[in-house]
Amino acid sequence: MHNLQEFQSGVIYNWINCIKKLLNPQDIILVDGSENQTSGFKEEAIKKNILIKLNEDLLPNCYLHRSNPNDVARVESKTFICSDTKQDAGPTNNWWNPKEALSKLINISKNSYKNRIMYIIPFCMGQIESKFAKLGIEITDSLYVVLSMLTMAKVNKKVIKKLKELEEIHENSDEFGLSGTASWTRCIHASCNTDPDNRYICHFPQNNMIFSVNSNYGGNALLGKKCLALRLASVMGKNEGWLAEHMLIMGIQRPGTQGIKYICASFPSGCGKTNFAMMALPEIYTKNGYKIWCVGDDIAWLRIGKNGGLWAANPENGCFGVCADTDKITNPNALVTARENTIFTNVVHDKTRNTVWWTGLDAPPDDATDWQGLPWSAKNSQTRGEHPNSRFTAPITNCPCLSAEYNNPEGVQISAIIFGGKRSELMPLIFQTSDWIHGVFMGSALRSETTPATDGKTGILRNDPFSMLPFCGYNIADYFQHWLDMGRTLGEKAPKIFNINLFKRDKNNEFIWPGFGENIRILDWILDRLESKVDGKKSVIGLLPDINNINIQELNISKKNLESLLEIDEKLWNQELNNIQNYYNKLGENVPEELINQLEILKSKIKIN
Ligand code: OXD
Ligand code: MN
Repeated sequence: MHNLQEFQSGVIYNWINCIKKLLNPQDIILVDGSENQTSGFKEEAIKKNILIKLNEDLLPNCYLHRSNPNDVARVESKTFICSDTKQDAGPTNNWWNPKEALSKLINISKNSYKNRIMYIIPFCMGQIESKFAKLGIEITDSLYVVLSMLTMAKVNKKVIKKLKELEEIHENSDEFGLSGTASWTRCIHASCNTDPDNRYICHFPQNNMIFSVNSNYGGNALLGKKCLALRLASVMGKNEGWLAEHMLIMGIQRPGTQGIKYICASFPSGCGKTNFAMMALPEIYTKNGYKIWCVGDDIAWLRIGKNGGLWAANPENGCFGVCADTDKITNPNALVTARENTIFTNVVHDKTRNTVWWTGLDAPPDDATDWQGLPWSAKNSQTRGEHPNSRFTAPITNCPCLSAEYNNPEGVQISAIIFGGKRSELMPLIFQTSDWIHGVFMGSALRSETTPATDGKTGILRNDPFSMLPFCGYNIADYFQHWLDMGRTLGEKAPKIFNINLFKRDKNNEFIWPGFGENIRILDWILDRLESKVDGKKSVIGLLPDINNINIQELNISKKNLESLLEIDEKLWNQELNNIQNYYNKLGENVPEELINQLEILKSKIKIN
């Protein structure tokens, strides 16, 4: 085996050999994260037309990739939790008997690496020196996956060393292969021929293993991200007493306050976590000394720290952000983040300048190709040139407002948690829940419109509890219980929980709240509440801001519109109660009693008023 001297014997060697026999590659390469090897991979990817090298002066070390047009998003219908029992996976996950799933995956992937290279990627999610870090090894035949993993996870010699240490505790190496379990995650990815009918993303929590076939899309193929850091990690968190969440982490610094306050916010895929996490503030805030610090834009691992508070760490090393509509207004910091060492996927190629373009950017090109490589011109084409789920994969260290704490192995202490979804009506701009249990209830009841991050129709309102519907690796009702248990342990130290909705529309179907950088006005109220600077106004669903406590200075919004953003329509809430009730019924008997009580309390309040 090529450059595999690091793993010459032992469990990892046996495992690699077992997968090698199954996939039958032409050669094997261990990915070590070295600069030399990485540039070699890039050259190889250019030669094979996997990447197009972009203008070095405009976008240093940046590349364009086009996916198979049928492979552009996560496929929830083909994502499986292969736990021992269906009950473990719960009512919201697709469950597949592990033995049957494995035999299908073996059938599909058998010999699929013929004439291809098998890349072995040892990787770490989280800071390697943290006891919280999770290690994995991804086997893939895709150079695009290799290069993306090199950005999104930590891949280096230290990881290899740590894996070798871990391997020593596994004695039973003979049994090891596709069975048994390990203290690192075994990840197998086979591109096959990206056939959507045979596409499966399977998780085996009991084996600490992931097996993904027929997709190269980030969310389906970069197995450290959604598959390990959320689905499997959520199961580990349940067993080990912590939480793996679909949340951004950010710090807010404001004048007259000591230190930076950190918050986590959970919005479903495609609802603006990256924009929120690196929010660029309006001038009236920057000139007064406000600053935003980004710690993470998609995933948070939350644990109870030594001081009894809740601490959050970002397990990722990069951002896998949406390009379409990312611009100077929505997220100027993302544009800077994606200016070097970045892979762009499924955007417009401006052939004259050899650069990339998407809707929202300046200088729309005339001589261009669209995301599929077909001729496209801004002037003459009727449709958008980029795919709505086009992406940039960039190192998080490129982010101009990156927090100095982003790589702190302990993470940052969290003062508030925000839940939010995309709702055109009902949900107010912001409210505070009365306590942890009420906050968990609101998280469990979250509904949001679907977006292009997943296959299927967009704009469909669906239940997406804690924005974890596609990512919770076990029974979601047990997950609610785990949140309640965490709250009990945290006690007085528990962060306060808020809900926001940035997407309410007026009768002309226009968004009412300007959003983006102006969202600091909401954060300001949250911080005021944390510091007891303002009171909240009681309502049936929680504490609302007094209209005078949301700063609308230099903002183009009338008091009347602000009022409409904060109003509680009890008729709509009545319907919402029915939805929550039906949803809980669907989730079955594991829904915790405490949440059912919360629903009853809300029902009684809405009836009384
Ligand atoms: C993502 C997603 O890519 O949630 O982050 O789909
Ligand atoms: Mn996400």
